[in-house]
Amino acid sequence: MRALFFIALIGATAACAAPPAQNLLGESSFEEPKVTGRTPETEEGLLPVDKETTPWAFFGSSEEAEGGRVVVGITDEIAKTGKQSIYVDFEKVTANLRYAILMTKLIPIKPSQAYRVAIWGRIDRKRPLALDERRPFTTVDVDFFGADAKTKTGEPIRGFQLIPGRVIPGGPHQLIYVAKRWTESPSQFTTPAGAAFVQVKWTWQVPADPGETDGVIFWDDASLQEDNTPAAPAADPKKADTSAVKTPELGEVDEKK
Ligand SMILES: [Ca+2]
Repeated sequence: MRALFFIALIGATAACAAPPAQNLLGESSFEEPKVTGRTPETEEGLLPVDKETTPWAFFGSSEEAEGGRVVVGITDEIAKTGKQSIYVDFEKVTANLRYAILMTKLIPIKPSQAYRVAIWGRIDRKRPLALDERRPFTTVDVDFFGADAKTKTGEPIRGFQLIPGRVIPGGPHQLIYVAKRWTESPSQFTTPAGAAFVQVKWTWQVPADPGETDGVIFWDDASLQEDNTPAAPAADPKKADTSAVKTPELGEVDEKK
């Protein structure tokens, strides 16, 4: 599996002269349906996941409640753009393997083309996910499909990031997601030669470590765009700086407190 890196844009301004490429995810700001307050996803489906106009194929979370639930939904209390975002609520989760997933349909792409996939996150000020608790993590998985929209092609890609950030022994700790602003987590990849479609899946999950995970994080403005800018230096694993988190298997964390 090729490693993929999140690049945190904290305190850095990406020089980008080219006009932004079209967002292939289209309606990805979670503005429909209109909700009032935090509105959990339901079995019937709150976020439209089948309409032709939406990019989404699945939005939901693990159903087990013993040991704490993970609840996802749409809210109008905060937004990066528009009036709504989605939220992931870890409700005093002590169990392992609780998760939430947001997955796209198959999105048509060009073969052998660089792309950038991203979503913006922001911690809930009232119930923050903190560095000193059992930190959850988010992954983004990108799968490639051939022209028949069925056959997987090339190697899938996974990016991994701890929420709210990394704990570096001796510090400084690196907060990726905070309550005072939205933070974008973009990832770059190049499609395989035979690829005609990609499917992107964001997962939020608790680790296997003992402890409790409690708090809420909001997400808004998912995007998938052609990336015609030169790859960032951090995309090279040999030259990765500390803002790039390597991609361990699910459940692993990058360092211990
Ligand atoms: Ca929005």
